[in-house]
Amino acid sequence: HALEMDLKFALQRQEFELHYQPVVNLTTKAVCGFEALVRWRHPQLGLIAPNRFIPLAEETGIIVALGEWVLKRAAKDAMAWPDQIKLAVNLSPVQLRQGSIVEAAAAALRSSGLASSRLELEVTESVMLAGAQSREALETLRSMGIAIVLDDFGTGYASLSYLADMSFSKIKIDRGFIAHLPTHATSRAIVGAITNLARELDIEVTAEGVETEEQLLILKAAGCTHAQGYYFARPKPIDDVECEWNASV
Ligand code: G
Ligand code: G
Ligand code: MN
Ligand code: NA
Repeated sequence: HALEMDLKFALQRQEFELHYQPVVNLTTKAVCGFEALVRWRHPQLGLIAPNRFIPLAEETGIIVALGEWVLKRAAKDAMAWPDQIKLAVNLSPVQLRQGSIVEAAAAALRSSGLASSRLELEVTESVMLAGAQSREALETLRSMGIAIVLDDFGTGYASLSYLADMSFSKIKIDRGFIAHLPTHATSRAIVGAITNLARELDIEVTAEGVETEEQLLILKAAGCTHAQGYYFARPKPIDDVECEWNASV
């Protein structure tokens, strides 16, 4: 449990940093936003990926303070970008349940001066099965002008009918499906089905984890509107993203 102890002090020791990965509009070929992805620069262990500490942060409740820091830091960073560039921030279900997320988002917008219309909050399918508290929080965030994005779509247990009920602004197709394009016929069918459904519901679709041109061509043909992945760019520290919004792909 050494990592847990370290995690408790990591925030005050300023060991977290944000990396940003561009999201590309496939119609205009322009970068239209960045997703903030947190990393922990551990003094002994080096850079630690979120998969290794987010679950621990959730179990210990540290995710609430960490999430507030991420929102504040990212909103401040995004103020240096042109107005049309959106900022996407991942939310943990714990943050939504816990109740202070509305206050945290409002504080981040207020202290940075970022327009709420530039902020996208990514939630996973688990929120659709969550309690009234979480769903009310999402509703309030939406009423503030913040876009709610359904992340990692296709990996959870939620039924498709929830999609119509919850009024998401955008769906992100889980990279597991993209990874199996083009050879895996089922993945191809699933990507096509999600894209068609989103179009019917008038929701934007982002494909995650696009690594090859071949995948990109299939996604475009399926009607996917946005994409993200190593094919375009890896997540990078803030100082390296400044030049990216003009770079067409
Ligand atoms: O960054 P990676 O590239 O390794 O992200 C792995 C996982 O960690 C993803 O599922 C991502 O949504 C999650 N993640 C990254 N940054 C954050 C964050 O700031 N808050 C939360 N709750 N999850 C994050
Ligand atoms: O769950 P979420 O979508 O928030 O997580 C994004 C995660 O996906 C991060 O860990 C990020 O580093 C990773 N990622 C982004 N692009 C690619 C890609 O093209 N391939 C793979 N394998 N991972 C990617
Ligand atoms: Mn995400
Ligand atoms: Na995702």
